[in-house]
Amino acid sequence: MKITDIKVFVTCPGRNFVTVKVYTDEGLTGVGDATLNGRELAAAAYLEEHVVPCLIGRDPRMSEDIWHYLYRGAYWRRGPVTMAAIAGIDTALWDIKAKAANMPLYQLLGGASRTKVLCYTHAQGREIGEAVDAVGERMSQGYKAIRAQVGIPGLPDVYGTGDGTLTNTADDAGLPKEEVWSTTKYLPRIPQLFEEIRAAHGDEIHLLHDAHHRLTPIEAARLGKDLEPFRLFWLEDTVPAENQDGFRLIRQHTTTPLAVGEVFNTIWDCKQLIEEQLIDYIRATCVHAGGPTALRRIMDFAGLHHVRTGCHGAADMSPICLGANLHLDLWAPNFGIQEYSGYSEEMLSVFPHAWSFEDGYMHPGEAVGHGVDFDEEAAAKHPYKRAYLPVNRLEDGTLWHW
Ligand code: GCO
Ligand code: MG
Repeated sequence: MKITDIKVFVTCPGRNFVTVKVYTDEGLTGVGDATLNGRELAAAAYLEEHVVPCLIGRDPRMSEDIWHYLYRGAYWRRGPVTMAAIAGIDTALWDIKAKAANMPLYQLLGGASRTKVLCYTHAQGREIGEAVDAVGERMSQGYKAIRAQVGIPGLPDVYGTGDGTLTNTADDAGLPKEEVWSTTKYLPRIPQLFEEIRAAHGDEIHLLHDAHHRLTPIEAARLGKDLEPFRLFWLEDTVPAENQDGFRLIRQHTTTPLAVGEVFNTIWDCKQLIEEQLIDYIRATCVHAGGPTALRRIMDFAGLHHVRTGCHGAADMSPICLGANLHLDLWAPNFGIQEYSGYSEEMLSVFPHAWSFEDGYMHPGEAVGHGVDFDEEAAAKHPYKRAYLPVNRLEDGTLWHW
């Protein structure tokens, strides 16, 4: 079998998605997600200019060799643009491999370790009462695990607490929105939120929270400690994870489970946190961590160290990434949970898919390959629009972590 062509599509059915489609001389095709939110054209150009020309004529079944060719062979290793591009190709090649084997992808990985995949979704409100109601609403939709975020008095726009729309963000001039942050205002608010959620909805529902990298280690330690009575499933991204030593301090002070890694690109980003058992869940995901070839290694490595998986699955990764994740989730012996924040009908119209949601659990489906397709005609109706993630400043103007 030979790769005859590779096309890269950038489409915006509500937000931008980068899709790679690999064509073969035997008529089989595969698709992969290469979306990098706010930097989509960088990944697309990297693919078109530097990756695609090297792959025409190669055997698509040699996905391991192609992965290393693109990783080691570039000399410039790692980084979000490179790894999203590699992920797009790698996911498409696994799709082809599974189609050639006439199997759903999870069977090739080793088969199902469970019958269904626990997922968590988002609930938010500007006021605590609104967030409590939003959790109730999600419970009535069947969710067994819910990430709760709340607005902070005195701060106009806080991560994860807007109206929950899934569209691209930008200010009126089409540039990044600027938000304002105060950890002093945030820290006392979050335990209040979870106290009220537990009082209203009981002990059974799994609750999660995302601090979006805004704290220092000692602030994170205090938050973890203050949240202990509410038994969170996890507290996510407390501090930026470039300096992983910081997690030791957090770990020494709290039994609240910790999750991190949605921005990680390789197993090297995870190494210290996993080896030292400084986290409980690793958030690496197919599109940002180099595709199934690389993600399954991270998952296995985590399993050795009591770390479970919790793949990033916000709506800025395409339904193809979610589909590929779900196959890995169904297989991984140390699976923990899968994020699923949902997609609009418009987004789903571009990505026909075999995965399904029922009563708080997902399943990748039994279609051959990873089970997600790409409708070129539907995509063509939604041209790329420049968009950015917001930036964040402290009240005195200091640029902070968004
Ligand atoms: C999450 C994430 C997202 C990210 C987004 C950035 O936990 O789902 O934090 O909300 O902010 O994916 O592109
Ligand atoms: Mg997050």
